[in-house]
Amino acid sequence: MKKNMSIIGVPMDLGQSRRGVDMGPSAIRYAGVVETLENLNYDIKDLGDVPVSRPDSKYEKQEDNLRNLQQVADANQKLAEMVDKEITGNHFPLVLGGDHSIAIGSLAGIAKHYENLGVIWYDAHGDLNSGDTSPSGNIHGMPLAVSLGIGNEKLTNILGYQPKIKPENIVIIGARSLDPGEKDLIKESGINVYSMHEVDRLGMPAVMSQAIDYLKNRTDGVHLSLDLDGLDPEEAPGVGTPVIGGLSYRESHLAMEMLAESNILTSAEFVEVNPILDHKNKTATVAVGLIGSLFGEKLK
Ligand code: Z70
Ligand code: MN
Ligand code: MN
Ligand code: MN
Repeated sequence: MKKNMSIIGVPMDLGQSRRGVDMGPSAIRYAGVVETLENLNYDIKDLGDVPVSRPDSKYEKQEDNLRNLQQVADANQKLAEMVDKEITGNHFPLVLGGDHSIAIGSLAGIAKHYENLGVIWYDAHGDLNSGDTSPSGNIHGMPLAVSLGIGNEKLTNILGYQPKIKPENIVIIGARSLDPGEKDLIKESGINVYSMHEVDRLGMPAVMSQAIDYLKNRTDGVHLSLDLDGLDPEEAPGVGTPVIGGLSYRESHLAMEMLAESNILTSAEFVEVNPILDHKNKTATVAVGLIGSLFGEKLK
């Protein structure tokens, strides 16, 4: 039986200050995402890209220390509507970024379909800032906080409800660069974090089986939000904010295979591929390799 999946690209680069990440969806398509999934027997509907407007002037901060607030909010509103519609039509949504600010729209469209959505945030960063705590004003450092209902209403209230998710239903994996305000929020909110320290101590198999068991028991759907900068920049160099000491391709591959086996995933997004900073489309190719494993590619 064919499984229905909808691919939505979001050529967003307004959530941060480095150009080029808007070409991420093209690079991932060029690396063969549709063919890979069709070979795994998925019925793919590629919906193309969500329109993203240009900044009025050069990457300007608007209210509340938020760069390009209105443009980011508008694109996320459209993305949220599309994701909502695909889920209603029983299609698995696979969103391709674009910078990580697009998780705001993905989660807005997804979370209204679940009582208790779980989120796996695979990232070097926590993305738990608000305008008050952000050192940069970059909205790609804020989507997880926004989804908890923290931040500017134009972002937190997309599709007219908030919060989208509960802190105890979040599992962050691969964190190694957290700002002071993010650490405070993690401490007070009960978000689960497997930083690189825990990954190194426990090993990826134990981290993933704990995360999967935990989410399986308490959630009715799980979204994977995978920022390619969660991987080590040696293996995924085409990202705007590389942080050394990251997850390997092999660890990430195993994590995807374990998620596939668990059958808990109900939506996914792959973000922050920046082809301008990449070498021969390596990072998009890594993303497609991970997507293949996530959707059931097996060696035997
Ligand atoms: C920093 C900030 C970030 C992604 C960098 C960086 C956030 N914590 N997120 N790259 N994907 O500016 O908020
Ligand atoms: Mn269909
Ligand atoms: Mn991120
Ligand atoms: Mn990141």
